[in-house]
Amino acid sequence: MPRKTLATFRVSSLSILDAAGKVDPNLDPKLPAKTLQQMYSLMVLARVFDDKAIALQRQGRIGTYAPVKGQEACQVPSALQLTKGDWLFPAFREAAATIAFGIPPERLLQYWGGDEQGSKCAADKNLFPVSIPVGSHMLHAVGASWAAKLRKEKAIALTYFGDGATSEGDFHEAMNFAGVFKTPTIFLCQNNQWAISVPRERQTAAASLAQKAIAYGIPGMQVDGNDMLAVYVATKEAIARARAGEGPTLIECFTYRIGDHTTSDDATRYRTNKEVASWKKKDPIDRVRTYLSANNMWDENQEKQLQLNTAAQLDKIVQAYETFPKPKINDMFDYLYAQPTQELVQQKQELTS
Ligand SMILES: Cc1ncc(C[n+]2csc(CCOP(=O)(O)OP(=O)(O)O)c2C)c(N)n1
Ligand SMILES: [Mg+2]
Repeated sequence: MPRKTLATFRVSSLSILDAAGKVDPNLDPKLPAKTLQQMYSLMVLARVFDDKAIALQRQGRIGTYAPVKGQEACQVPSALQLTKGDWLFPAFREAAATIAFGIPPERLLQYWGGDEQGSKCAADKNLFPVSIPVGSHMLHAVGASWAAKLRKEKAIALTYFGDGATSEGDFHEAMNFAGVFKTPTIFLCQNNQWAISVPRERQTAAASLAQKAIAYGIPGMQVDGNDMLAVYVATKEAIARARAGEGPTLIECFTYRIGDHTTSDDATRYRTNKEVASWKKKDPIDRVRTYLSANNMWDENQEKQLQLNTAAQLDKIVQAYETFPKPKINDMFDYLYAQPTQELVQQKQELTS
């Protein structure tokens, strides 16, 4: 039998707003100025929140924190498009997405301050808690969106994870399940080039992470993750497909983690200053400001006002966090299981006697 081609595949990459702040006119989604300004303002808030969280950790006012700096354009335009009833499953670097989803930022500080009550799922927001075990939450996202489908609800699930997470079995199991059952799930991979000190080329020999979708029969595409418009458009298409019953999508956002992996890391030990500097030139926030200013949608006054408002907002966030009642020592024993194990009873006694 002669050899024949069974299938051929293509992997595309989307970029609309370049690092110089220029928009490709053929791809411009022509969003209203108000939407662009809202996304820009949220990215600025996420950036100052991030800097503040690091400062609070250094002062001993919160615990370990995983900075989002550099990845704001992956998160704000995607999370902002979720609507009532939708599900958001973050990993641990999703401050910008969580804020854009409408969660009060002080809740994030409460979580990183060591109080699990910061993860409380608000009645009208289906936000899952931060997932520290890498990749495990993708399966939960598939489960929640499958449940929504079985109940004939319109809700979808959006889950964020990193390049490193694509090496976990959970990623492949979640994608496989989602493909077979056509669940309304959006897999948003933030390929920030590093999984702590392990570079992207040590995760996979594949040319892209987007192409991993092919094996599971679902659409996958790469986008410039520092490009707010490309992420907006790709997510919009994926949401429309999911709501129309056409199933899941994998979006690989090609981006960079500007900061350390967490406040416990020192990235200078494994990456060069040159590499970091080259990515700083592609900053996702600067390019939006340049674009908006050049197109009469933003001026110096608005920028000054935004900076002032954001600083005032941040003060209120920190104040709100620091006035939350502190958790009690016993809570970690009392709320882990419905019935505490013998070990927990013993540990509680040791700590409190
Ligand atoms: C199952 C599991 N293995 C290892 C770790 C330790 N760990 C925490 S973050 C991380 C790297 C994650 O990299 P990536 O998925 O690229 O996300 P990023 O941190 O770059 O956002 C590792 C190995 C963990 N938390 N969970
Ligand atoms: Mg990574």
